[in-house]
Amino acid sequence: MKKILTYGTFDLLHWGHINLLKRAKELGDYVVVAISTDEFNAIKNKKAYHSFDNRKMILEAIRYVDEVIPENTWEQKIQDVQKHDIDVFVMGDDWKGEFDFLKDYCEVVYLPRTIGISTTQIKKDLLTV
Ligand code: C2G
Repeated sequence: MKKILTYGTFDLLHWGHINLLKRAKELGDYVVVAISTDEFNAIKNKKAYHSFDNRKMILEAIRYVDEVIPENTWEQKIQDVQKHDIDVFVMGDDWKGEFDFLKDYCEVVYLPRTIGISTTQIKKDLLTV
């Protein structure tokens, strides 16, 4: 079984997130998503609208997602790859190069970001409604 791992906040879930998860699933058989906890989002300087528990529930309802784990730190990725026996680490290419250190442990794939949608844009657009 080819296992895929990806990370993110996945707040205000949109088609750009789904596009990423769909392509991640196409790379293997089993997708593990590490969702940033509310505490880690504070470290990332991000404020999610939905709580960790609700973002986790939403992600677990997606057909392309097989398992959801918490992302608590920047430093947990190597341990996650080893613990979950990951074959491919996947991220959107806005992160290109940032996680190349994982190449010693698994394949690293940066997928083109979906243009035209972002959680930040959704929040901005809603302010002008
Ligand atoms: N994404 C995408 N296209 C978009 C928006 C997001 O492909 N239009 C991808 C991002 O590149 C990322 C994933 O969807 O791979 C989740 O996006 P975010 O929730 O914004 O993730 P981020 O806050 O960048 O967290 O340790 C890594 C971090 O936790 C990543």
